[in-house]
Amino acid sequence: MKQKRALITGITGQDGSYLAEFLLKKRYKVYGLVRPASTDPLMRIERLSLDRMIKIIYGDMRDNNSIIRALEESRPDEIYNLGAQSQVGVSFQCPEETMEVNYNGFGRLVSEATHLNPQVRIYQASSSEMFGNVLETPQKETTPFNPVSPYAESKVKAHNDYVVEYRKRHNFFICAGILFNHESPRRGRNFVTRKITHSMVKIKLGLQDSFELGNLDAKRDWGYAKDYVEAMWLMLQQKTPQDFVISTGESHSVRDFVNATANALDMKITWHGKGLKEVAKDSSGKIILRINPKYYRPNEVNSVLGDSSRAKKVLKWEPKVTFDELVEIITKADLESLGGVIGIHKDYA
Ligand code: NAP
Ligand code: G4F
Repeated sequence: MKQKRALITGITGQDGSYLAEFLLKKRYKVYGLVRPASTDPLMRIERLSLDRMIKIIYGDMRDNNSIIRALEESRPDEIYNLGAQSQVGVSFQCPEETMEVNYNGFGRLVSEATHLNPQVRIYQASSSEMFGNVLETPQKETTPFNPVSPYAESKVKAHNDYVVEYRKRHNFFICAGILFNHESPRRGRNFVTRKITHSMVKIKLGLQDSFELGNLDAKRDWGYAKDYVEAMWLMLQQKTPQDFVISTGESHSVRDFVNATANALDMKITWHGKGLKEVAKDSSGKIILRINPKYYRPNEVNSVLGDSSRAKKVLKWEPKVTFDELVEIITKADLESLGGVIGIHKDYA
């Protein structure tokens, strides 16, 4: 059988690196679009020993010529568009950059890719953030979007104009995964989960005194990134292009995530005060966590909860890792990378 070829944008990111590993196991020839100015773009891939197996093509979602070159060189059967300005908080400060990469960048890719090969299959990384100020709970494929951030607006526009409209008008195989938050040891430390695990591991090891967060009450449906990349691939293997919600169906607050991390580290913490004055203390009474309003967003998605029963039925996809297991996986990885040898949860002892 002919070897399949895949082009991944955002291959240096959390999902891109897991997806590359997944596709290599499936014997794909994998190409990755990498920004020339990327901070340390090759390190992760080298660390993963993928450097000789993945073909890197330098380019940027903002640069049409580089996209054309990447497509001509890779001649992909499947394209996974994961490249994005993916930080919701940052999108309030850089709305134009966010729109340029996430919306116009995807538009360039779709237009050039389908021009070159009308049979190409394209996956777009849509987001639960698009549900924004949610209009129904739980959120599923038919739930209307109600974005509240520049990031979400860019993703909604990309979804409507280049997934739904392009598919309807031109009959191309383009589909979107509406993925709820998914995390891993490879998650950037600017996202709340890794910020919590990394900070609390350092506190546990005596390398840091305390850390600061914003909104503790925000609730997210957190899954494991490794589970979620399989769903991306499954979507491109269907007979027809369809969009799917991918989620765990469980929602937890940021405060819950802090508590679960403390549990994984065998730390006893207690909460005191309310609102901006709320703090968490360790068993000796020392404050380890404070609130800093600078981490609050101008507009917040307060709570999301996904219903992925359609993915379960059609794709036969289900999340494998529970919330507590996810927290343990990330915490353990941070503990290992920071050189800790203390006993954490019994499963990892
Ligand atoms: P991530 O770790 O932040 O990775 C983003 C990737 O995009 C990085 O490889 C980054 O390259 C690349 N990138 C940024 N700007 C680019 C540009 N101008 N041109 C080309 N590449 C660019 O994100 P992720 O968590 O893996 O998420 C992957 C995709 O899924 C994103 O589109 C995100 O919006 C979406 N999504 C994520 C989640 C989630 O919970 N993780 C949920 C729903 C949707 P550098 O290494 O150079 O920075
Ligand atoms: O970890 P976060 O920054 O993720 P967020 O905003 O939910 O976005 C992530 O998931 C989306 C899926 O819906 C993706 F589309 C997107 O690309 C990204 O991967 O924040 C989670 C929650 C927010 O409510 C935020 O206000 O945590 C709250 N939070 C509280 N303190 C904080 C902090 N977030 C960050 N990043 N840093 C804090 O100190």
